Amino acid sequence: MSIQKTFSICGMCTVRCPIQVETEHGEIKFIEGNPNVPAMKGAVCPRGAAGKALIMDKERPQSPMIRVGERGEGKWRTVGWDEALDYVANKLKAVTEQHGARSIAFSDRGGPFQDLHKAFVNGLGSPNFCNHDASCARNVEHACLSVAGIGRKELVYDLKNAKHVVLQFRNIFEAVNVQEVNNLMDAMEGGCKLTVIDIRANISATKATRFMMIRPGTDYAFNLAVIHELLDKNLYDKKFAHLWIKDFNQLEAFVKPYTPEWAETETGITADEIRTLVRELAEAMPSVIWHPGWMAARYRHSFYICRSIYIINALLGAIGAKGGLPLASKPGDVGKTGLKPLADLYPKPPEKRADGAGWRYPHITGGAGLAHLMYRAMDTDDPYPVKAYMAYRHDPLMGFPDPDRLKQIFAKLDLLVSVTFSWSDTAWFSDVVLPLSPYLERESIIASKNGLKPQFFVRHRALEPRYDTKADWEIISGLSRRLGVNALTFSSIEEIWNYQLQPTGVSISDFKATGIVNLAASPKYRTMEELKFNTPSGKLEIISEKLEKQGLPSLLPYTSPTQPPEGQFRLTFGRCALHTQGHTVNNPLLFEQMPENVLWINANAAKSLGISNNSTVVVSQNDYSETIQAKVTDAIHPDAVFVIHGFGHTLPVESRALGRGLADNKFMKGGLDIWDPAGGAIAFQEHFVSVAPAGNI
Ligand SMILES: Nc1nc2c(c(=O)[nH]1)N[C@H]1C(S)=C(S)[C@@H](COP(=O)(O)OP(=O)(O)OC[C@H]3O[C@@H](n4cnc5c(=O)[nH]c(N)nc54)[C@H](O)[C@@H]3O)O[C@H]1N2
Ligand SMILES: Nc1nc2c(c(=O)[nH]1)N[C@H]1C(S)=C(S)[C@@H](COP(=O)(O)OP(=O)(O)OC[C@H]3O[C@@H](n4cnc5c(=O)[nH]c(N)nc54)[C@H](O)[C@@H]3O)O[C@H]1N2
Ligand code: SF4
Ligand SMILES: [Mo]
Repeated sequence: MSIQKTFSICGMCTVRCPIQVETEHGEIKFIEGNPNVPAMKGAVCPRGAAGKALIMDKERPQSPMIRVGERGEGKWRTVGWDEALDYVANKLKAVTEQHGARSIAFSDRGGPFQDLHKAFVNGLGSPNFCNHDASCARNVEHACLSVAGIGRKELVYDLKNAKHVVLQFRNIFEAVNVQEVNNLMDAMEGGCKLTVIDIRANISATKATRFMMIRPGTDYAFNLAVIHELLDKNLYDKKFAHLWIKDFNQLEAFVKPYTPEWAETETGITADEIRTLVRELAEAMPSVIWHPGWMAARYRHSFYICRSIYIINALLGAIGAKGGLPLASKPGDVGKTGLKPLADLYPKPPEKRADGAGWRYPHITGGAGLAHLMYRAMDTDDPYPVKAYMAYRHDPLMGFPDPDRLKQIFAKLDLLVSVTFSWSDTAWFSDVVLPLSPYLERESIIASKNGLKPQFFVRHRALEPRYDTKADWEIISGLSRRLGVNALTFSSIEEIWNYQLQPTGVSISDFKATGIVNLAASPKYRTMEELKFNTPSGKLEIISEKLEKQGLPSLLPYTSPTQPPEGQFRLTFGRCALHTQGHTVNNPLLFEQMPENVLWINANAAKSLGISNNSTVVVSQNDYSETIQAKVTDAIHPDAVFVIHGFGHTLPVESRALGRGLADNKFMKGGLDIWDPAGGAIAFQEHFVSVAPAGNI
């Protein structure tokens, strides 16, 4: 048999890069970036390349399982798909009979493939569909909505054409999106400047034109001073401000006290450095991207930091500009018709959401919702009982704070189902594990991506499933058949694809040549006059009526962060290029390259504690502690310690990952209740830990 090439979509992380997979005799030979997508440059990141090891891994769930022991005990009965789906369907029916369909909750990973899941939850008659985003980018999303009336993804980061990029709590070269990395590198080769503002010198900092180490939790002070300086020195884009910024005078009055000198005392970054940055940004405007952030679920006021970033971008005329944050086009903007939504097959249930999004919290949008408040409803039965929960491609016991507390809540459920391709803490605690075929072994529904050139793309199977696993459309169809959700009982993926493509004029065969259907020939930029925002005034709004109505200020006065108590540190975290969240530590290839995380600790702080580089230290919080190796370095702020998230696994089924490194989420006691009331996201970095040499304990 000769080598076969399949266009597909990587699924090792949330970015979902277009790939080409070479297979021979049912084995993966090579995975590369789809050569038809220039910005991929034929590359995938190390995790994308490790997809092969995921397929071969015997330590992933290989067939459906029903729990026989206590929750979390790890005693399972291996069953066939019919039995597993019957079991889940019967439990869902029982919950519906007793509490109503609204008592079923479903969460997934957001992104381009969620339409089918939404359709399923609508079909069940529950309003409780949500995703992981309260633990990730919700604050960015709501900040963008509050300023521009549009979601964050309706603005493109036009890195390729940028002249100055600012990364603040955004580590673009390690928290990877392959096309973004390539575009930024191209721009930098052409002279684009890169400023990194971070609490530690990450890899992005090592490539930056300028790195500023900021005191953790003071980014808002920095940004207010930047706004102050832009206005005070008249360096902003006046034409843009005149056309598009509403409530400009309120902003000017608000930032008066926030001078660069004031910010210096808060942030540790000198007034001179702040002024130089502002001058350089003004020189490069409007082709500037001050990245609004991605994992911005860090502080109780992170929403306001993100808002201040959108305001800075607006003052620089960057919103809507080439080389800045141009508006994404939807199919309709380029004269095409979008996919037919599967979710429309059933009406949206009229019930109120259990997480309060849209009614108890009118400034919080539905859709992604707030998973931690869904969990709160499971705990309190307020506003009503939530008794069944399907976590699809979602591991809240790893991805939300305080897993012990969350387990107590999940223990109250009548049914917890995990649909997953690898073991996870949530799967281990579930009643039923439905093993999803890894992305290389499954098709997905057609996805649509808005952008400078909107496109449709499709994930094909590169291989037949090695174990008794199924694609999500097969799982959803199987459940739908049993639950009378008749519109979703598809018998082939082509049936779904054809349904989605009906109004578009595109056919399945159009994906053959490249795996992608571009809906526009060239990128669409708009002139400053052509921009369009969805706020009540149609402009970028400094004062948001929606927030004010909830008693939340549009312009939050600055308060200094709580200092870590003597001898303690703020626990901070982030990503590395070699792992995705918590689910790749046990991947044989990636494990080999990075088997555990280390604790970054400032050299002076370490010295005063008697901690030397590479020594073992004990990290503790109240009566909980774990050990980890110290990385003693000048490259981190003395107030913080830092780890890569996702380590410290405890499942016996993951022999490699077991016991390696430290789990940051376990040092966040009470963290499910610590969140940003305006942006909705969890405030993960409001926790302190003590560190001591291991020998002293
Ligand atoms: N303490 C702490 N908590 C955090 C973070 C942190 O840094 N520190 N990061 C936060 C962030 S940014 C996020 S986005 C969330 C992430 O939290 P999650 O969304 O829960 O994380 P993932 O590991 O991406 O995916 C969860 C599960 O989906 C399964 N899965 C099934 N199918 C697929 C697939 O096709 N692709 C992939 N990739 N996985 C699949 C994986 O095996 C994994 O078990 O966690 C957040 N929580
Ligand atoms: N390799 C890899 N790539 C990924 C992922 C992955 O798991 N692995 N996950 C994807 C996902 S889901 C997401 S959300 C994105 C996340 O993308 P990012 O948000 O860019 O990633 P992080 O590493 O969480 O955080 C970025 C930086 O914030 C810094 N930081 C922490 N606290 C502060 C602070 O108070 N102030 C400032 N200025 N900086 C601070 C950290 O030191 C870190 O360098 O990455 C995506 N890409
Ligand atoms: S960034 Fe890497 S892991 Fe994520 S989708 Fe792209 S190639 Fe895959
Ligand atoms: Mo994320």
